[in-house]
Amino acid sequence: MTEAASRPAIVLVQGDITDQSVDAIVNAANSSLLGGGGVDGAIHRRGGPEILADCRRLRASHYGKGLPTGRAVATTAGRLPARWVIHTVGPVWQRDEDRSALLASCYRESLRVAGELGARTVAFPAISTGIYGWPLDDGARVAVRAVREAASSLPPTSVEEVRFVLFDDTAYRAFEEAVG
Ligand code: AR6
Repeated sequence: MTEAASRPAIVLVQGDITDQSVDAIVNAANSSLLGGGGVDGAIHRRGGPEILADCRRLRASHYGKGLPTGRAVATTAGRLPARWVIHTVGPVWQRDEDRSALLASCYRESLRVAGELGARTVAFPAISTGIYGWPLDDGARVAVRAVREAASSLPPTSVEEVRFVLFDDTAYRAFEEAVG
């Protein structure tokens, strides 16, 4: 499914994000940047040790205390079919606190970094909707709104396509609904 009228175009695909041939793949990381499960585990497994080596360099330099929630930083994509991995840290879902501004920030900051790199195609997972427990429908709404808002508020960007890569049918349908 493609929403071609906006720029960047929003494209939805069902699949594994590590299979995507794009300029930048966004990783749903944690602040340690040193790996984990879900998307993060798959990216490091398939991308190989170069990604972790870059992450360790970031921890030894700019991000001694880790990458804060809502921020984004790029590394090599190693053996993945992409040029860069952009690591971002989603918020853990909390019932009694609205953390959606932080979730939106992950998308906005990742797009800002992608623009700085000159990326034209960027693949996003549904950040925070796995291990971090965010309800899918709401996570999809925040994601789509954040990308649309970033497109109108950021300076003109190199990014032509934002591809949401949804792992299963339920996630795909949640994003389809959110795109409207
Ligand atoms: N491709 C596309 N989507 C996937 C894939 C994949 N290979 N694997 C899982 N998903 P998650 P989070 C979906 O848990 O919630 C890690 O340990 C999944 O079904 O990867 O942000 C990190 O180190 C869900 O819809 O990320 C952090 O500690 C979405 O991707 C923590 O998990 C995100 O699930 C981050 O948790």
